[in-house]
Amino acid sequence: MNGLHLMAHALASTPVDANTLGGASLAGVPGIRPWPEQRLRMVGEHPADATWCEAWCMDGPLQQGGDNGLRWRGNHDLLYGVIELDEPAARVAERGKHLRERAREAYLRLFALLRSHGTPHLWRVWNYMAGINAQDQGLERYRWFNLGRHDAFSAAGAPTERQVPAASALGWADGPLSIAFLAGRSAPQPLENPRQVSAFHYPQDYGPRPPVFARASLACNGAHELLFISGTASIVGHETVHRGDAVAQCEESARNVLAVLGEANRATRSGTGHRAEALAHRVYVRHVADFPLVRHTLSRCLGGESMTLMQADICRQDLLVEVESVGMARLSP
Ligand code: 3EB
Repeated sequence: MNGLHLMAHALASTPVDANTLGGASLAGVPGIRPWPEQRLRMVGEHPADATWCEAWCMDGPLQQGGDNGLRWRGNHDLLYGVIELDEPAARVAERGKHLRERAREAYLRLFALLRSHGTPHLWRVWNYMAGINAQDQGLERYRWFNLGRHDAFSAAGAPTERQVPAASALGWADGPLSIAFLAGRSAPQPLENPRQVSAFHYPQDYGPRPPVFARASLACNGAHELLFISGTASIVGHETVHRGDAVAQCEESARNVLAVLGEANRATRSGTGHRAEALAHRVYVRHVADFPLVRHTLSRCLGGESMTLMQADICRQDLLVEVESVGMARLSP
């Protein structure tokens, strides 16, 4: 395979460093990878998950660079980067404002890099931050983050609705604001979910600025089409459903993933389309005790080629689980 492809569960097959654009790992050792690595400061389902990594691999020469918390690798068509910014120690009364500023700064640096590299189109973004559900000055930190992200998209002249990237936003107990991104020379096709209000049109009850993401994106690379399904939870319309019921939230999340998959298959340029069985899933679970039941329910409702579970805080207090997925299909000749 020479186009961009994902190697999940690198346990069995270690990615070749020279061919790796970048990727994510669970509890990796800091600083040993030659490629940009987003370390997920989270607990996995099994002890062996400490060696799990997800790597985006490519044949051919790659350029790389970075400074001040930013690292990237790319070629003529693609770029993967990770930016990690510590939040400054601040008085409680200033913390929310600082998170907003950090998010704005991170995205402005990201957009400047994409422009100078010639890969201006964001395909997929993974956002992680400390204490996502905590309140700062009466506003949930996720909402402060949304303010800063929206500020930066606006300031950079990037659309804040419709033509927006697929994304996830999760919380960890402790760590920097960490943003990984995959971008391309070509624009992806964003997709929405007919069962849900588009996130960029959420009402103000969810914060003064809406989140900037699409429910999925389709992007072409070489002979393949990539499908990135955003973090998907138990939301219908714009409301959380099945409060307190992890099994029902898994079932609803799976219905949402399958609805987005259906949209992808109406828009796809591949001959075969994207199959549920071929998707690789990352699953975020609020309570470690729910791991077995979440795996069981999602395997039943969704199946898939691989499924990795990890503990994370979901960006609404009443959400217990969130699923994100990647698929790849061969383009029609
Ligand atoms: C939701 O559907 C759940 O802020 O980037 C999912 C995917 C969610 C991405 C983001 C948030 C984000 O609203 C939360």
